Amino acid sequence: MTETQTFSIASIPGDGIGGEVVAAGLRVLDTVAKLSEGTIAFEITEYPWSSEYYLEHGHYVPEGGLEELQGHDAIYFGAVGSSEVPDHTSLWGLRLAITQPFDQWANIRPVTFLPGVESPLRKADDTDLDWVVVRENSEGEYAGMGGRNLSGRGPGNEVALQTSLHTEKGCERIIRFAFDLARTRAVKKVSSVTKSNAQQYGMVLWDEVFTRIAKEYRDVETESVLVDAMSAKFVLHPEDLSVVVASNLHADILSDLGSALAGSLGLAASANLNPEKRFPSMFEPVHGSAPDIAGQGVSNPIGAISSASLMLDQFGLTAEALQIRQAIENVTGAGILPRDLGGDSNTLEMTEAIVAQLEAIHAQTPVPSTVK
Ligand code: GGG
Repeated sequence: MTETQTFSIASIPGDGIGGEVVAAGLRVLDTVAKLSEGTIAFEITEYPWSSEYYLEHGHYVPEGGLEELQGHDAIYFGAVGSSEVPDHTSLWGLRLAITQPFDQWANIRPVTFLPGVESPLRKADDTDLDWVVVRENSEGEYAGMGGRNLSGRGPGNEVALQTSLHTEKGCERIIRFAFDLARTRAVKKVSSVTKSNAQQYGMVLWDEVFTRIAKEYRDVETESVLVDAMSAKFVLHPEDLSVVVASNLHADILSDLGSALAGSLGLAASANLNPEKRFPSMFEPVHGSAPDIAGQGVSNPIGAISSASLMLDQFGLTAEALQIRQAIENVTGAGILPRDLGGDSNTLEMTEAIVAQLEAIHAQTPVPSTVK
């Protein structure tokens, strides 16, 4: 009798297009389970935490919610953001309310150029481009430290303080993570993003830690680039990039730029990892809730489906994860594209095309049981 590996997933569709793209990813996971012929199963528990839920209940994550999430192997997240709730309330109420207490300190955001997808970069036509943004996900500009009205000076004289927190341990763990990742890639290079010319405390500490850790990885090429210069480099010399490690805010901005350069924000996948596995990791498309197209069924599910493949990597289902990524490439390569990429396929059509490719790939090369 074959043994079944069962993975328990907490699904949080959240706001806007989150629901439809998470449904697409779950459809693909369902196919992976079906093709495994009983060796893999996914147990999905959906949590309705969203801005609508917040407006009704006064909170996104209810009491005991994190304890519930803790019992799952992974969290599959859609998006957060609503015109009815201030952005800082929704972000801190849901996404950061999970990433921070679960110490998901490494946010991995691959920048992937897919066949059949037109990039605004002319260089992408004849150069292989592929890099990963590694985002420090627990501190930096997202430490949530500061306050308003500190001086009590009254209307028109308000003072607001937003403090970045950079700890030596926080810098060290993400920079080390970036070096370890670089060692697994064809191009062994880490580019550190800094702004130490202007930010003479936190970013100088970041630079010093980078220099110290780099000495332990002599086989990995390094560079340290100011964030402004790095944004130019993304456009002008992306072929020089392999692993880009940056603070929370810098990486958030640069990864959006990266996915736009790859063709669309709808393509970008991400993994919020707690590498020590003390807490479940969370997988989500980089894009937000896109209220302008929510409910129309036309969102691009590729970012969410790719994020599901990153979840399978985390589960050790590497071959299945690769097959999902291959299925996506086959679909875009065949010219089947969603609207944000200039095509006319809706969310459901894109998802079914990827599922069909997955089945075809599996029929040609079933995942060997030894891989599991
Ligand atoms: N799926 C990602 C998402 O919903 N992001 C919402 C957002 O506003 N993120 C900003 C951030 O994480 O810095």
